[in-house]
This record gives sequence, structure tokens and C-alpha cells, in this order.
Amino acid sequence: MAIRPVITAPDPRLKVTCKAVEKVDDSVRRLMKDMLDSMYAANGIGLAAPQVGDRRRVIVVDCSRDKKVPKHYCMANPEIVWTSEETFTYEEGCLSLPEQYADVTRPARARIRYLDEENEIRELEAEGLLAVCIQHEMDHLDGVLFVEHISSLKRNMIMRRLAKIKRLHETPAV
Ligand code: GNR
Ligand code: NI
Repeated sequence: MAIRPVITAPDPRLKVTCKAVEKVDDSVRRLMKDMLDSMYAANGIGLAAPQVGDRRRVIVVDCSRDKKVPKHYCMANPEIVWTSEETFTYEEGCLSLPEQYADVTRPARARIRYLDEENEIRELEAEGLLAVCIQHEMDHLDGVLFVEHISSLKRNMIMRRLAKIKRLHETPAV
């Protein structure tokens, strides 16, 4: 088990377009496992590879926190093959933008095609929080953070607050 630290914005590693995985092999499975461990350790419901400094198109999600049976998904090369016209607005947060939240509107439902842990092609139709989370994670693979879906006024406010928090945590120069 390897818990990797989550990179926080602003950081150029969160802005890259990730590369498709050729095949889900042991190396990709190890990344998926590390990402799940890191996500649970950080109390997140999802995590994308660039948040732990890896440029492969891999995401993990587990939105079953309050449910009895935990259910996680590990996805390589996720693609959206269909989205609903209907939208859903949810107050999003991001481990890469700690303590910052804003309402984001996205398609309410999405059908996702991806490769699972066994390199099998699968499809999943998601709604509610799961749909929000998968779309949020997929954005990360193209260097997009949730603040890019809100007004520049709100985005700048969040980025300024984050810079301030980061400054407070810096060790003062002696
Ligand atoms: O833990 C997370 N919670 C969350 C809440 C609302 C919408 C999206 C998310 S994803 C986030 C973890 C994260 O930053 N994944 O990239
Ligand atoms: Ni995020």
C-alpha cells in the first residue's frame, strides 16, 4: 500500500492532458490501487492520476460512503459516450483545491465507456453524485479543475483564498 500526497493548485502538473493507457497491466493496476488508498486516506470520493503526479488516463471513484456496501470503480481511458440534456447542480469540492467549494452544473446522467482492472471494456450509466464525480475526475485527465466551470469572479476568489492558505502554511524565511 502506498499513499501518495495529493498535489494542490496552482501546479503545472494539474494542467496536463494525460495519455491513454495501452493496456491495463500490473503497472496500471498498481497505480489504481495506490490511488484508491490515497483517495480513502484523504477522505475523497474520487481521484484522478494527475492529482498524484501520474500522467496516465486513470481515475478511481467511490461514492458509497454512507451506504452499507462500498462500491469503487477503477477506470482507465474513460470516455463519455452519452450525456442527458437534463442538468444537475451540485456543490463541488476538490482535493487539489482544499476547503474550496462552488456550485457546478453538469449533465445529470452520463454513460461512460472505460477499461476496468482486468483490461475489459465496460460501460456504466451514472446519475446523481456518481455522475458528478466521474465527470469531475475525467476533467482532471484534461487538466481541467471544477473552477473552470464557474464564473471568473468566483474562480479568482477561490484561487486567491487558496494562495492565502498556502502562504499561511509556508515556513517563514529566517
Ligand atoms: O472528494 C471529492 N468530493 C467531491 C465532492 C463534490 C464533487 C466532486 C468531488 S471529487 C473530490 C475528490 C477530488 O478532488 N477528485 O478529483
Ligand atoms: Ni478533483
